[in-house]
Amino acid sequence: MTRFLLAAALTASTLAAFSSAASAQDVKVTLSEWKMRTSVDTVKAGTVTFQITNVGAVDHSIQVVGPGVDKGSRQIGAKEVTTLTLTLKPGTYEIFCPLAEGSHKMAGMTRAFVVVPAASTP
Ligand SMILES: [Cu+2]
Repeated sequence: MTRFLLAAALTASTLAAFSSAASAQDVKVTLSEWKMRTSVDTVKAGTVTFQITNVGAVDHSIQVVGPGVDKGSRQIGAKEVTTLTLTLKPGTYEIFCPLAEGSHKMAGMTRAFVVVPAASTP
């Protein structure tokens, strides 16, 4: 019985992974002193989940600013992980760490990020 339930759970999660692949987009963001790396620089318009990992030694955060959006993640402690899900329209965005009155951004924690129309290929 336990084995059967496990198999059923695996099948369900595999199906969920397939069906969400077309619409949901994940962007991995890695924060450290004083860098910000993203797994991609371009995504399609729609729902984007930023999976943020702070590999640094001090707190960081991200702020996403672009057409109609000015949203931030929670403050992320050293070695912590968080996510931020946003609905993004086509345009050019800036992602940066807003902590310490902008000094982290000034030190290099900033990236440009492009959202293209959903019908096109990034
Ligand atoms: Cu920071």
